[in-house]
Amino acid sequence: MEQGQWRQARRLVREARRVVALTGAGISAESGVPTFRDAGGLWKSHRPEELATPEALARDPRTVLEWYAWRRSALAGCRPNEGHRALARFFLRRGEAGLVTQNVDGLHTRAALEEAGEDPAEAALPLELHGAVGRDRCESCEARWPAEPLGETLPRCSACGGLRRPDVVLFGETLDPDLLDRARRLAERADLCLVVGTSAVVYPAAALPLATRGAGGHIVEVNVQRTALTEVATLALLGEAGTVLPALLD
Ligand code: BV8
Ligand code: ZN
Repeated sequence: MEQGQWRQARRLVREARRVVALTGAGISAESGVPTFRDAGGLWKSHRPEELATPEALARDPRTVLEWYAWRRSALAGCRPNEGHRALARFFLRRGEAGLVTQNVDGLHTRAALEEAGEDPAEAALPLELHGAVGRDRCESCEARWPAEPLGETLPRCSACGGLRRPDVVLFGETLDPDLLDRARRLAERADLCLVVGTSAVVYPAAALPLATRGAGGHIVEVNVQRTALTEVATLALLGEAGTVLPALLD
């Protein structure tokens, strides 16, 4: 990475009054979590965008629930990597929340709890815009539970008999308005938005860095390749999140 760029990036981080970070599947790639657009992103010949929809859940709930059960089992062996940890340490040091993720793998939350140890972890806990596969919710009454292994019969809500489904936002479903509002306010009030490991094509998440820029703030992107956001970024740091983030933030 070009020295001048690197020095400018470290200065932007050092001088920033308020920082927001938006992460995507790329930050979990080094933990062994497949990204969406990875060549192998298919499951049983289904494209994620096909399975992660309310239409697919209504049409064939077993296949969709089996996909999420498979993703949960694949996650079981994964641990937060140095990228997750560096972000957790960064927000714990600043004592001010600012981490927003599109990931449903729960690795940012684990990194926050592990890095905080006995101390409060709030500042490093992410706003999980698209939910978490580790949680289930009732399709009808919104009751929530820790996710359970999928049995022979479709899981039902003990309160209303509704379908128990993963507590994630499917394509075509709206995000939790309170969470989205908090993320938008963080982005609008930040003078630096760190964008890590996302192709920045899924909305409304992809609009958050533009809100920071629109308010006169800077975008610093960390990715192994160019994305839809690179041309509007102040700086694009090409490299793996697990290597770049500790060097940039610690
Ligand atoms: C909604 C949960 C109201 C489920 C997910 C405006 C314009 C166009 C379309 C729309 C629009 N507004 C709404 C839409 C429709 C849609 C959308 O954005 N479609 C896209 C595909 C065009 N949005 C919605 O449906 C949203 N709902 O808007 O409701 C509405 C409804 C209908 C119509 C209008 C309004 C809901 C979106 C949320 C869907 N749920 N996940 C699940 O996980 O199963 S999205 C899911 O996909 C992820 O959460 C994430 O958001 C996205 C994947 O993107 P990335 O995380 O960026 O991953 P990707 O693989 O693409 O890229 C990885 C990157 O990492 C790459 O750049 C790679 O180079 C990099 N990388 C790899 N390794 C590393 C690395 N970088 C650094 N280090 C490494 N080691
Ligand atoms: Zn219910």
